Amino acid sequence: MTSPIREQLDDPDDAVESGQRKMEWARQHMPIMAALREEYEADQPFAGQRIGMAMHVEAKTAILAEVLAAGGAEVAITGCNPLSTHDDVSAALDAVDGVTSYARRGVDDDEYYAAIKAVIEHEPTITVDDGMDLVAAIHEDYPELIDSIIGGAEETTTGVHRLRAMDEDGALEYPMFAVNDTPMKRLFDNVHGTGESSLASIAMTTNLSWAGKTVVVAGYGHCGKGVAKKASGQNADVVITEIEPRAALEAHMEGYDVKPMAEAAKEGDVFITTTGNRDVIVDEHFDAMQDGVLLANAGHFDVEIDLDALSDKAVDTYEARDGVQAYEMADGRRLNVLAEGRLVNLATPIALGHPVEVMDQSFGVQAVSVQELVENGEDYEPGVHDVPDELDKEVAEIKLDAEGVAYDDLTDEQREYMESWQHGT
Ligand code: RBV
Repeated sequence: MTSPIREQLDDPDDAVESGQRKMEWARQHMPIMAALREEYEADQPFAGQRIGMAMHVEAKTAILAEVLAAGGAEVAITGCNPLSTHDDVSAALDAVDGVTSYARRGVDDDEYYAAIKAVIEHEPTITVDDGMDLVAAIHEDYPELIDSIIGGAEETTTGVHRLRAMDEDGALEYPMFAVNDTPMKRLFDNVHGTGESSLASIAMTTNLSWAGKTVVVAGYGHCGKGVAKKASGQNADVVITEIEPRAALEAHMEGYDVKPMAEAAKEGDVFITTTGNRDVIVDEHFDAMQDGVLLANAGHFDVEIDLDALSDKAVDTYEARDGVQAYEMADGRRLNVLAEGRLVNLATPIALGHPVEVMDQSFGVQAVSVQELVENGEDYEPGVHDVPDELDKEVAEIKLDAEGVAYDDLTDEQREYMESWQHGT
């Protein structure tokens, strides 16, 4: 049985202090969380609720957990990726009143799922997931808890995709909000967050420049768009690979080179996968790559780069730097994989995840989704649901207010005009 992180660490007090400093920095830059905390502390909307969470346990996520606890919830949390936890933050979070954290960095598969079980043993009434591992474990191993679960919220594209597949199979037995699909999440976190933090993590991990590099971005969804845009902004030549004709055309019209991976593999200096699918860079591509390439994944799971095939091909493999594993081919070429092919913006040793400001928005949507479940959960059938648009707008309003940005209102005449079909030429 997994014990809370403070019982797992040699020096928990030191860890708590260091984690608290990181949390304080995040807290200072999260105005949406601050506004919600004030409201929740006064109203205690989550009193009596047990919230189970599986997310990247670092400073921003800790602020979300802390805010839910401030609203009266009992929170149990673990990681959603074996490499993205910051142990000090996990410890500081575990020390917060009403929160138990089981997250630890560097866990193996068994330990990862044991920690998820430890969270489920708190018998959550609400679940908050990033990637859907918690929902899956509850449905598979603890179906008896489903009746007492009001619902849940899912953070990421891959998780929503899995949930929809589960829903189509008729297997999803409680309501889930697709937080990822809201404008306040997807247009900021997926685009700017993934773009900025992936490039920052790769640059910091390798100490290499973007300027003059050919950067191959696999997938031109929201994440791919962000990575491509920011790489281009750092003076790299960007090549896009796609499987969807409209997305390929969109990338082409943005001015990027669009090519099949078999062609792109010959030219790239850096490869960043953002597809959410498996086997995007495989055996034949490794054969075509130049010496010294960097291979990084920015999709949720570590399935996009076929590391088994790469291992099989390698005559030698060694740690070239912290967070960089070199695979040497028989002909002497070295292909460098970052963060074991896991989410590069969160899983390298120096990774910090998305910037604080975008996570404030994403987690604002998470918090109001949890509140909606508590207040109106019985209105939602089992299945995947959009977060009510009004709630997403409220989060945007809090942010604009905090930024001091004013904007216009519709006049009554404009509203009438927009709502009528009679006005023509
Ligand atoms: N993400 N979290 C962070 N806490 O630092 N950074 C990124 C963090 C989330 C992001 O919202 C994305 O949808 C998900 O991680 C992918 O697992």
